[in-house]
Amino acid sequence: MRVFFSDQHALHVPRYGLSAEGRVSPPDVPARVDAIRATLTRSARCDAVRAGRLPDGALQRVHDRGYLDFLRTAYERWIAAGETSSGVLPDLFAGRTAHRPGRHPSNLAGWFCFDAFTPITKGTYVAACAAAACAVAAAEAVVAGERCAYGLCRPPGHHAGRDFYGGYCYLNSAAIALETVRPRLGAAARAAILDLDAHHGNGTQQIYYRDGRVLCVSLHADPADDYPYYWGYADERGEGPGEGFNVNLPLALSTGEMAYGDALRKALAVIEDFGPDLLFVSLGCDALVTDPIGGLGLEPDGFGRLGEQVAALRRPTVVLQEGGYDLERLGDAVAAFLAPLA
Ligand code: Q9C
Ligand code: ZN
Repeated sequence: MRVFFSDQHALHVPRYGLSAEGRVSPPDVPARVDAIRATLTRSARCDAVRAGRLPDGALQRVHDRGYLDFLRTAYERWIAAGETSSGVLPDLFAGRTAHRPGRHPSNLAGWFCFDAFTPITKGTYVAACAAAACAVAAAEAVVAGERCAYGLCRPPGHHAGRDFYGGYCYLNSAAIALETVRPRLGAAARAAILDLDAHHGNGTQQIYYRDGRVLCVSLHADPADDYPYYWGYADERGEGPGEGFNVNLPLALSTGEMAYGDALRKALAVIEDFGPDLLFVSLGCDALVTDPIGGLGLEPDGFGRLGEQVAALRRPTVVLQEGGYDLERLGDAVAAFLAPLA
């Protein structure tokens, strides 16, 4: 199986994360990609390929222009305004009654961002574009006839919506990849996005909420207990032409492999019914029991059994990396998941 990567992810270096105790070391570090690549290169079934440039217009098919302008220029405007080099972070959030985005990059961040720990650093925009390019390359490979391809995307993407960001995500790589290849799938084609990150994929959900040609199914920790808190409940089912094509399967924090596997069977039955021509898997590995910020009771070899279930669907499959922060076991989880699809 081809594994598409970029070196530019390393340009995105958040300086700190946040916990109730204050600043802590950030979970989304460049070493995540190194860990995954190191494990995958040891596997004979994986063939690492550097992703090419992002095609022109790819971002604009998914994200709003005003948001993209902000994301591209935020860091330089932040520095020009005399702020520190640790990156753009809001200190005030626009909230539901807000009227205008303001002008200072901090206020713009408070308009577009929904959390306090997703900084825009010097290289964030370039890195996020490179992550999207990995996703596009993987989708192109599958549309060209490969049974499965993997995009080693970092930063992740599933929390980024049309005009918002958060959860360490800036650009929705899965949506960008799907929209890039969609013209080649034919007018009646259908795609499904199965999100296995431990956190609800609120960005992906928003992008396709009114779209009946793209089925979004997400397994995640119950948002009543875990990030992103405001989205991911079972009654979010899509709207208008998209009604019934968004499926959320919230799970208890005490979920283990058995219950997770049952939920995945349910998800795959819904996907099978829908009959997608192309399947995307937003593969977060933060459901690992040892993940420092996630944890839904899975062990690395459990990801292998999830991969077997997905492989049994026998659909052209694009697997994209989302979260997963246990550097010790992240690579093993990814390798185990991909093996049955290779
Ligand atoms: N007090 C992804 O896995 N939780 N994003 C941080 C800070 C943030 C995870 C808690 C979880 C975001 C792609
Ligand atoms: Zn996550």
